[in-house]
Amino acid sequence: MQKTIYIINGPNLNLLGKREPEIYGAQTLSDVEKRCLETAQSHEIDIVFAQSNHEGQIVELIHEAREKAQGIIINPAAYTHTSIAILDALHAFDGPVIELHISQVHKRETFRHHSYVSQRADAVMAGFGTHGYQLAIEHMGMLLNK
Ligand code: CA2
Repeated sequence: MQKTIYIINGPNLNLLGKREPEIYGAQTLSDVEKRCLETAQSHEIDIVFAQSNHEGQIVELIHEAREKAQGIIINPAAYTHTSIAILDALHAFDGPVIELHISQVHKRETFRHHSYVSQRADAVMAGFGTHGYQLAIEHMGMLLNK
């Protein structure tokens, strides 16, 4: 059976490519989604690509993934540093979780150095730009086909 990955993006990532390109690059979220679809297809993986500005909606997406997906790639954006609700939801998910940040958060303000989500993540990526999404899909493909 073909595997499914949920790729979940947190608040303000809908602005990707429209502001702060020096930090987050020039690609829009829809460019990133297209690249993800291509990468996933070449690894025979189905993806659900989602973005929400609402913490509760992200929790709901993680619950949905419990039923429908074998792995989660999540860029929780600012909720990374604040959300125990997202951490708890991820604890209820059984498969591999990859936490992804476009920027190298450890080079930035100290409030970005702590992540609640890292306590559940099986791998953490930061600073690969939007290319990180493709790398994360490749790694997830490997984890799911072990
Ligand atoms: O580097 C990342 O991917 C972050 O998760 C992005 C979050 C930030 O709060 C995290 O510390 C690190 C911010 C996402 C906001 O995205 C924007 C994109 C373009 C313009 C404005 C915001």
